[in-house]
Amino acid sequence: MKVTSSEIVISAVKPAQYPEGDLPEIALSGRSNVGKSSFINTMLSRKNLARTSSKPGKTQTLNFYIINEMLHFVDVPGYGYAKVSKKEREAFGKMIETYITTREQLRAVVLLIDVRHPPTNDDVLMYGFLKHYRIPAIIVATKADKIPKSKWQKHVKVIKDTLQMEKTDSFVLFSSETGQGKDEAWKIILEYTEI
Ligand SMILES: Nc1nc2c(ncn2[C@@H]2O[C@H](COP(=O)(O)OP(=O)(O)OP(=O)(O)O)[C@@H](O)[C@H]2O)c(=O)[nH]1
Ligand SMILES: [Mg+2]
Repeated sequence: MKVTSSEIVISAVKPAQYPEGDLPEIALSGRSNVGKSSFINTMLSRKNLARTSSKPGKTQTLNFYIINEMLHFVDVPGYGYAKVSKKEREAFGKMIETYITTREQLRAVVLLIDVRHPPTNDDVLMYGFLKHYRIPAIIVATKADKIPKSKWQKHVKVIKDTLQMEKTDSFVLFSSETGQGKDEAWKIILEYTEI
């Protein structure tokens, strides 16, 4: 996909702030620091449109980006970040749950998993949550550049098995560092958004 325009529309914390209109949406979910914002930047060929950080907990709101005036990417706060207070964690959880369960424009959720480690309990819960609501999931294993190629298949199998990934969902091995998986991820996203 040739991205000719991309910009942030709004940082929202409640439904009244979600953008109006019926553009299809793809949301990014995953553990804090897994690479959600980096994924957006790589997909859009932008350096730092979505703010990234080596410190977890960077993204704290639902950040809506518009791409080619045709679709939205929604960057979502990461989960599993220990330093967030219980109250904050609950508020984030509620915000994400409300978005995922009520947003009609949502076509699929990209669930990002660090390819180096088996999915956490939270990852398994998130995947189960998406399947419960029958939301298509695109599993993106990030940071592929951080392990040798010879180990990829073994790690991919652990991820698929631990999540009990359904065959109808898609899987992409990805690196924001090298751009690996970018074309494949776009192909899948375009299928779901039908643009
Ligand atoms: N080597 C490598 N580093 C990556 C990759 N993706 C992300 N990173 C790094 O991982 C760190 C976290 O990336 P972010 O994109 O900010 O992660 P996030 O999931 O948005 O994090 P939160 O907003 O805190 O939930 C940054 O230092 C990135 O540079 C990747 O594919 N390869
Ligand atoms: Mg982020």
